[in-house]
Amino acid sequence: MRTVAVFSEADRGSLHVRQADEAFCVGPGPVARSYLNIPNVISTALITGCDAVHPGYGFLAENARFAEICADHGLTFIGPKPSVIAAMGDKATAKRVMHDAGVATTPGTDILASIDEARKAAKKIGYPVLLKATAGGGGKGMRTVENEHDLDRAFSSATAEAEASFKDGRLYMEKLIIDPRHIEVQVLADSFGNVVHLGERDCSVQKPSHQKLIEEAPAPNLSQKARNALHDMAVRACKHVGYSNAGTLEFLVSGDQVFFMEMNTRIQVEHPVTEMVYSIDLVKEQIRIASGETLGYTQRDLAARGHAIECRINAEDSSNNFAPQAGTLADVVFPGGPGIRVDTHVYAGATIPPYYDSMLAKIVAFGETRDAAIARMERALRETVVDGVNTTIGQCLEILAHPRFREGRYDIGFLPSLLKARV
Ligand code: MV4
Repeated sequence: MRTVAVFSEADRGSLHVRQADEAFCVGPGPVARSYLNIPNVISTALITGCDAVHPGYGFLAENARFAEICADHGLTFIGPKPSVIAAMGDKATAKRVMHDAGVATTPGTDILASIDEARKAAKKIGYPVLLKATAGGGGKGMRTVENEHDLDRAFSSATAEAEASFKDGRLYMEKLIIDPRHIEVQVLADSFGNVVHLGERDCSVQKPSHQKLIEEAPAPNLSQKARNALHDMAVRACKHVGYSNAGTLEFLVSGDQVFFMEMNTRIQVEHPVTEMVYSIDLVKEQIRIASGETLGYTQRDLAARGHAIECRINAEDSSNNFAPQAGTLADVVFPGGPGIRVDTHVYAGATIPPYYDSMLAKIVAFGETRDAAIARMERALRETVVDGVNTTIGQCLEILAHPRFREGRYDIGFLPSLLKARV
């Protein structure tokens, strides 16, 4: 299959430009003028004779309007139907739809019409509660509220933040789940109603900004009861919404209790850990599904084997709130060997522009056991050289060596508390 890449003026030197069969510039560095410029992206696809568009992880990947515009121009959007993207993009709607499908959701409300309604709801749910932006996800416009006294202020500031970020200030409320794990389920669905899950990933190692740093599959120390509930709910949810393509359902897990949080209608950054344990190329499956093929296998044909871990190598100063680092990479050496995979866009001499996400590479380690995967990852990280900017390599090594990580007994509070203890 021949590929056409798009790039911004700041990304001329990025590896994807060289790896694709053809590459075209879609505008200057700032994302609004290049990667988010729909007319430029669509006209590149049309001029080069593309028949399908893979939207990647970010940018336009969960933009229902973009998916519609692709279809209007005879281009196959590699993703689910625009109506499903839109429904899952609105977090209050997604929760309502999932609840209707019989998926466990966090106790809470639909959109709150007023602060009065919020006050009544919080009393009924019981403090502490969480205000969330329906247009949000990822924590923007989210506020924890410990008691009635703090509610008015939290409601105003969350509304203002959501309005400023998304031009949609609408909020809903949930009971705060204390010390949960973030566990997500990978799904694949074709256009004929066939749905399978590809197990779960534990993504609880997150920075205070809610960005993931280390992910692993399968989730360690997960009860069979919780695991079955997660997998069953994910498949049921996809059948209910008429999902097609690859997707992820995010859950909060507390003991044996699981609560649906959000659904991502794209392929995710951390999909390689699932690819490693299932020996399935998820992007290939996305393309097969989008071209109208059936899955061609059922749940019984699928089984996870071994364990996989991903470390994100970001150009960030982990001792300074993970501040992004721009600059030129003086030297770069990536690891290899059995069970090691490196996905990257950089090389020695590459320039890191200030416009985009600070991720430089993903290092993924596979092992027959979790201990073997950890050992391989430690060796791979020690082999890695990225000189010229600060990176998260040291932070990842510190986490891998920590008893709570070793024992697989960490939750979403683990990395934030590790950072606080270091001061
Ligand atoms: C929650 C929660 C606890 N209880 N919802 C964070 C971002 C957004 N995706 C939802 N988030 C959370 N929702 C309830 N009812 C805790 C978080 C949360 C979190 C979730 C996953 C991974 C890291 C997190 C860090 C802080 C808070």
